[in-house]
Formats: sequence, structure tokens, C-alpha cells
Amino acid sequence: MRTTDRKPLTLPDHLFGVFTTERDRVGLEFHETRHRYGEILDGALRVAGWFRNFGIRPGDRIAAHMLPSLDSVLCFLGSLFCGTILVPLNPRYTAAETSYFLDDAGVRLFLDRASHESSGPRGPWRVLLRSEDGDFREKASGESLLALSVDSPPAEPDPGPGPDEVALLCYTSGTTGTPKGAMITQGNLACMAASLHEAWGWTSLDVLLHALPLFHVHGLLVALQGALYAGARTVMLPGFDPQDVLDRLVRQRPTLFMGVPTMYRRLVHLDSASEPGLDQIRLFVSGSAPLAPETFHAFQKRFGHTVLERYGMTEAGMVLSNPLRGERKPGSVGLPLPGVSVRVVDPDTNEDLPSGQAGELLIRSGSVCKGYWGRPDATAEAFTEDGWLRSGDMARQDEDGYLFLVARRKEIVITGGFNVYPKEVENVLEEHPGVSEAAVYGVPDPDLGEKVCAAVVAQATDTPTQEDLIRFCKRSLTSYKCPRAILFMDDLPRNAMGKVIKERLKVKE
Ligand code: MCA
Repeated sequence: MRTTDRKPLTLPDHLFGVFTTERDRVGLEFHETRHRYGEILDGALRVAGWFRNFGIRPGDRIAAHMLPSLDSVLCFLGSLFCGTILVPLNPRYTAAETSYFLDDAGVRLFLDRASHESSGPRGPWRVLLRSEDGDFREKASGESLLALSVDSPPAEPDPGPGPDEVALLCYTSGTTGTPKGAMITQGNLACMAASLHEAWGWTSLDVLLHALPLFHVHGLLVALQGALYAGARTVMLPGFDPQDVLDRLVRQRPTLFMGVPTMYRRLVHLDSASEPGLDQIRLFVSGSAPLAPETFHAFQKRFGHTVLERYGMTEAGMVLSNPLRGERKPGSVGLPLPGVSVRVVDPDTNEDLPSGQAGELLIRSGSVCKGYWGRPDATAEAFTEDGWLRSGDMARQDEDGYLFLVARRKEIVITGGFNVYPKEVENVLEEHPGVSEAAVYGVPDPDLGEKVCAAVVAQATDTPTQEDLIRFCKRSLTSYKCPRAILFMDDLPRNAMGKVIKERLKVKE
């Protein structure tokens, strides 16, 4: 399969440049306010200078609740240009989840704007600095980071954080249920930006309608960074509302939209008196979860556009994509992106398999992260001896080289494009005094792709109800991770090795 070795890139050369050459061009539109590249650059350097005033230095970790806003864009860029490491967080993580990330990453500065509700009034930013004793102390608070930093001298951009230096820690879980921070380097970001730029034909004339969360690779790097790298304009929305998105697709005439399959399904099912003309859009991209062929066809039929499906992973960046020009096959995640090599191997022997046969997808590219923060063992396990990343996904290739995902080796539920690791949810359920054992699994769902379900064996006395357990989960876990339905059983079905047979539970649901 395709092998392209590329020179390591760094972002200051490749992203920073756009900010200096395109100063007058609009880079971001949010709540109908336009921000030019020059203004964004000045704001990012000012925010970075303000970080420095707190004693933050290159290599230090800064965590931020990445709600859609100019502030989050400035945090991302300020951190990137000045060599600090950003830990992007979901504003709706629970206090327990957040404190785990802060401790695991050894965060020094925490920009807190938690909101455990999807709507409603949100408090101001709280700026928390970790003190010598390890506790966070509030240093400032206010509605906007830009306003808080207004008197700080702008930071000098780092002349070139090396390609191997960590830029982001993006957390993903795993078989143990303990989230691990994927170390995404400056070089990874640059490679991914360059690869997608080439594959999807980004130009500075593009206008991206952005309705994805900013705390995952999809919304932050594929979408936002892709647009910034091209010198294009991002119209950022506070969230995904299908009717609002459809109206804006017509009214604001974007050229690009990126979403998860749930978003495409909801667009397809919108009621509308007439079909809107979406002729100016050149590309709809789908990722983060499998796009059902029915949705692919329904979208094509209703809107006249063929969605381009692609495949990536937090640890690998973007890996495969259907072509910009050429056939986009329903159900396929496409071909290797520029600069990416993949293999399909027997997961036990790592031997390459002939095309047509399903095996584990292995990845090598400049956008593959350098491992997990503080976890050399997990890092070693994630790679083969000769340095290929194990995706944990089973794929097969057709005669034209297109890849199809056929199953997952790793246990994961993808709901609305969010990854949920069953073990993390099982651990919480098993902390409930009325539960002796729990098994969590995904069940197909027409809207979310999969929904999280659980089977539990309750203690003989003090048996909790389904509602009790869901409420209990919501105290520790973000809502999308919490089970939607719970089966109560006398015993969990197990195989001869004692492993729970989740396939059997899925059938019972
Ligand atoms: C929705 N939920 C959330 C969030 N969004 N919980 C915490 N944080 C959020 N940001 C919860 C809702 O509260 C609800 O739980 C449940 O999810 C289902 O929500 P529902 O009301 O049906 O939908 P929604 O709130 O309208 O959200 C649907 C959505 C959302 C807009 C499609 O799921 C979404 O933004 N998905 C994008 C995920 C994403 O960006 N993934 C990229 C990661 P309750 O009912 O209890 O209130 S993967 C990645 O980056 C890789 C590298 C890749 O390849 O892309």
C-alpha cells in the first residue's frame, strides 16, 4: 500500500505564515461578528503573553474548556505558537472527569468554563493556577479571555517548536477504562493539515460551516485547523441545530461542511416544504463514526451531494478518505491520505493479508501521535515492534484499494460520534452499592448510530432501579457516556474463559 515518507513539518512555518500574510482576510465569524486573521493572531499572542504572566513556559500544560468561541480559538493558537501543551476539555465533563484530566496531565493553568447543561446561562471563565501545594487557586475571572488579557504584552512567538514537541494532549480511553492523553506533536498537526489540504483541495476562498465540538480532533484539527491553515473563513456555530445548519447552508453560502453521521441523519430527516439549493457547497465530509449507506444515499437524494466519508483516530490523526475527485463508495472509508501508509494484517501474527481478507488496520504517518502521556507501557502496546500504530479496527480492502471497516477489535461504543469505553462506564456502575457486576455495550440506534446500554447483576438486597443507576452514572460521567437502558439479570452470560459475551446481551435489548 501507499508509502510516502515526508520531511517533518512544523506549524510555525506552515500555519503561522497564513496569519501574517492574510491579516486582512476574515478568518472567523462567530455570533455574526467577523474576526480578521491579523486580529486573531494579535489576540492569540496576547493570550499567550497573558499565560506567560502566570509563569507558564513552553512544555507546560494548559487545560481549557473548549466551548465554541473566539476565546477557544485564541487558546489553541496562543498555546501552539508559544510551545505550551493544550489539553482541550469538554465543558460538559463532570467534576470527577475533569479533575482526572487535570491531574493526569499535570496541568498548571486551567481555564474553567464548565457547564453541565447543554443550554442555559453559563458562568464566567475562571482562571485557575496550580500552586506549590498542588491545589488550584483562582487568579481571575471574566466573560472573555481576550478582555482578561488586554493589558498583557503579547508573547513573542516561539521561533520554531521542534516537530517532535507535544502541542496537544487529547484524551482517549481504552480497555482499562482509564483515559490516556495522546501526545499530538507540532509535527503531527502540520502533517495532518498539509495532507488534508492536498486531499480535499482547501483554498483561502473556502468558507467552512463549523458545528462540531472543539475538544476533539474532528472539530479542532480536521475542521478548524484545516480552515486556518488554508487561510479560509470559519463560520462557527455554538452547537448543532439541524434547522439552523440547513438555513445557514443556504443563507451563508459556505463551501464546506463537516459532521458526524448523526448530523447528516438529522439533516436528512428535517421537515421542509421545499428543497433548498445547496449548489455553492463543494464538499460535505463525514467522520468519527460509520456513515450508514442509507444516510449516504438519502443525503444524495435529498440535497444532491455525495458525502465524502473519511476515517481517523485521535492517536493517528486522519488516515483514510474517499477521494475529492473520483468515486466515493458508500460504506467505504476510502483510500490512504497523502503521506499515510496502511496495512491490513492478521492481528495475531502481524502478517499482511491479501486484499479482500479482513484484518487489523495498521497505520504509519507523520500524523501518528508519539504515544500516551506518562504511559510508556500503553504506548508500547499501541505500536507493533516495527512502529506501526495498531488501530484496533478490522478492515478489508476491495479490488480498487478502498478500505471498508468490518468490525472493531477494541471495545468501544460510538454514540453521536462520541467514543464511549465500556470499561469506564462499568467501573462506575460497579461502584453502586446495589450492583455486583455490570457489562456495558452498544446497541444500534437509528439516530445516534449506537446507544450505550448496560446489563447488571444487582445485589440481592437494596436492588436499584434503572433510573437510580442512570442518575448515579450522571454524577460521575458526561451524559453521552451514561446508559440509556439497563437490563437486570441473574447472571451475565460468559464464555469458557469467563469473559462476558456481550453479543448475547445485544440481542436481548
Ligand atoms: C451531546 N451530548 C453531550 C454533548 N453533546 N454530552 C456531553 N458533551 C457534549 N458535548 C449528550 C446529550 O446531552 C445527550 O445526553 C446525548 O449526548 C445525546 O444527545 P442528543 O440530545 O440526542 O443530541 P445532541 O445533544 O443534539 O448531540 C448530537 C450531536 C453530538 C450534535 C451529534 O453528539 C455531537 O456534537 N457529536 C460530535 C462528536 C464529535 O465531535 N466526535 C469526534 C470525536 P442526555 O440525553 O443525557 O442529555 S472522534 C474524533 O475526533 C476522531 C479523531 C475522528 O475521526 O473524527
